[in-house]
Amino acid sequence: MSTSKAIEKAYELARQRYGELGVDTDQAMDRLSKIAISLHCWQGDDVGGFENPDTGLDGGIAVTGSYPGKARVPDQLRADLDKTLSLIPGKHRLNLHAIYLDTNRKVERNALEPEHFTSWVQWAKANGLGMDFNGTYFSHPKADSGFTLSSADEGIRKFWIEHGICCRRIGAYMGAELGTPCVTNVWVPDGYKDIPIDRLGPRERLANSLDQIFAEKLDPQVHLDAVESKLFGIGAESYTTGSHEFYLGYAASRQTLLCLDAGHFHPTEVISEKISSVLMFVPELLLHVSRPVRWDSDHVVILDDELRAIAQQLVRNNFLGRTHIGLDFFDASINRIAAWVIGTRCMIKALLIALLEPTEKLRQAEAEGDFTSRLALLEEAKTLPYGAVWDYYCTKSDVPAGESWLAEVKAYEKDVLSQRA
Ligand code: RNT
Ligand code: ZN
Repeated sequence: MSTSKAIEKAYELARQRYGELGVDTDQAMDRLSKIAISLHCWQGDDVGGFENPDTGLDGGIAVTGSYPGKARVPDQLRADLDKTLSLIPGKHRLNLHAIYLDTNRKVERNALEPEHFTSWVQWAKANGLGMDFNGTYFSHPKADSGFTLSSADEGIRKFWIEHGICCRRIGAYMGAELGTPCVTNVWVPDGYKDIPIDRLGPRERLANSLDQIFAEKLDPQVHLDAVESKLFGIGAESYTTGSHEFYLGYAASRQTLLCLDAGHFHPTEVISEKISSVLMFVPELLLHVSRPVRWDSDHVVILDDELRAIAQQLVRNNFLGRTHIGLDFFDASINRIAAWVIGTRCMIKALLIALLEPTEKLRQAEAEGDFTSRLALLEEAKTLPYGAVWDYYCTKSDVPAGESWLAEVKAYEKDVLSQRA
């Protein structure tokens, strides 16, 4: 039997099995095909960007590894993304950072304009992708003090406020050009290595700076604002201005999106448990799906329990329409394209598994107080044949099923990546 015949046959059996539980696999695939994942450009070059090839990464985040072949210019990064997207089922989005501008002259961060991103927008248009955007408040001399929007220095604050304002206009331009709202995310690394006396002042300044950045009204059809909290960074272990409580309060009071990054909480805290609470009080969510290993290490996302739990929350509560799913990991110790493909495919797989859950049966057991059945059904559901549906979905979407994508990445490594200086 040919592989494609076997995939079809396995799918038919899976369809029947799910049907017995009241789950429609065709409908699940149809819903899945409408969910866009925002691919973070920064996995492709270790959060380097194209502003200045000599600037090192700072801001309390770190990439380890020196796998050869990273993208050094926009065209290389786009080629790598083309390859990546050809191995992932569905239509997705690109999440760009401000340091990925495409221009041959030096532009200060507080003077960025839409024109510095036109090549990205043209590329996104040609590929039918939406775009999201991020200010880059790190890897810059004006962030060397460890403080940006919450700095006590008015000049530093002003510079970064101007950067924030530029970035929103760029985001709005992307949204208008591509016909889908661009989420522009704000994450600042501000914090202290050691115990501060004043924990309040920086937070008051951060709120004030954000209010100035967001002062200009932008059409939500083209642009949305998100703010991202954090627990600690390298070199900022004792205090982070933009903590979870800070941003939860900020987003709820200003009705911006809240960004939950899976790596930005205490080690036993999980964002899957926060989603249903925060969506009661903020209009929409941005997720930075990541995988912290012992710290905010940004390992490649895998199909682990937390990823599945995140997807379950979005599907069970019907939150997909209010959640923007972005990825945030960076691993330079393995092929960077493979890292993107593995992480994104896992995110989509987790969503598929959640869409295939016999949720109605589970809800009913719970409503009847039959917790025995709830646990039994949940555990049995873990071995339902979702793999067969996944393979079929990939084939139907004209992308490789199973591990067959890996050979394409290896060939690309040989033909393209290994030729790069
Ligand atoms: C840092 C935040 C932030 C960055 C990107 C590069 O801890 O997670 O989202 O990873 O902006
Ligand atoms: Zn993040």
